[in-house]
Amino acid sequence: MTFQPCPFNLSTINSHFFLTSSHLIPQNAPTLAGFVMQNTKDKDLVILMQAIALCCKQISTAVKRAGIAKLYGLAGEQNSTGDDQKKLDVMSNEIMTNALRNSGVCAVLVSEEDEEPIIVPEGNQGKYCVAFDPLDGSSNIDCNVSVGTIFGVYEKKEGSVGTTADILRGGDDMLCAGYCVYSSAVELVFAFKGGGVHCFCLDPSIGEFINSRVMKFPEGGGKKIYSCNEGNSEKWDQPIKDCVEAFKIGEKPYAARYTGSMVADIHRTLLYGGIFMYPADKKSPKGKLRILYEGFPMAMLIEQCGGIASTGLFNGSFQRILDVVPGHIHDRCPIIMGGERDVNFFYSFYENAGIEIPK
Ligand code: AHM
Ligand code: MG
Repeated sequence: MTFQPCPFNLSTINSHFFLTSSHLIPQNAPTLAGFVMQNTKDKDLVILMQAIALCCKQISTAVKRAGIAKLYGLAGEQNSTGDDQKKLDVMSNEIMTNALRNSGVCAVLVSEEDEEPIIVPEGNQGKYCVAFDPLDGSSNIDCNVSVGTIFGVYEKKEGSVGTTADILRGGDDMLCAGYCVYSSAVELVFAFKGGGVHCFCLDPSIGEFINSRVMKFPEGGGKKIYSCNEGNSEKWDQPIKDCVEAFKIGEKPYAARYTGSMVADIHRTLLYGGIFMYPADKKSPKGKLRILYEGFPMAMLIEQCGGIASTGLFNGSFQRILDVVPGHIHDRCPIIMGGERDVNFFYSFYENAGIEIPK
């Protein structure tokens, strides 16, 4: 075997990176823990984010070893919304609920996998309420397509013992939100309310999430991509049908990309541009996706990256997703989210049909 010369000038690279045996770690790139500590004076929030990050590392390991550890397949139960639970769904849920319940900083936990909210016993309660989907994209688990964890964090109302009411609130009450995508790389995307959206890549050589990039919709809207389950199109209303048909015509038609994992589809939408849709349809007038642990966290990230997150036509009107107030922890709402260019294009089909869109 002959050795090829290194394609990089190592002396230049060394001034920007630490060189370990097999990995390059950017200098000055903060870890997730460092970033959280720089951005909040609240040590309980630091503890909470450390617990969530640790869960994501554990889930990532479980996902990677699923084939070897015989974790593919059904667990034999159904979850809160009647979906069959996979073994990895159950395991990820246990990882999240155990870690957050024992963190000492949580009061109320809502998981997609648990019918009822978990109220942490009074003596052990902290102030945070967390809604999460431990492993989103269940249909992709067994075929090794990207899946993810989604979370949104609230603070319970002052002085009160945490109850379900503390989490049945509008999305603007969230303090921070994020998701972790388990894919060729593990990336955790996180934002404090009103702050920028940051991406942290798990460096497997040191087991740390390292700040890798700032997330922002590409200038001008980026790639023209539409992402939806077009198999449902027969049940959509006419403006959505017209819009999706219009995506496909013209000199530069949109590309269709849909993994069936919201985390992967939103991650791509934030990085490349485009629009993601899970609209209401005749069979499911509320859509499929859940407000608290799918809609709200993603809507906060999309808006903070400069995009629009709308319900589309829902109960007779168009609503900003973050303005919806869920009546039940597992309530659903339709989801239309993406860059301004593409969501405004979607709106234009309703405007042409004489339906007013509040902006
Ligand atoms: P899940 O939480 O049971 O995995 O369902 C949510 C997922 C999303 O990740 C994805 O966008 C959507 O369901 C896909 O649904 P469909 O298979 O109907 O296209
Ligand atoms: Mg889900």
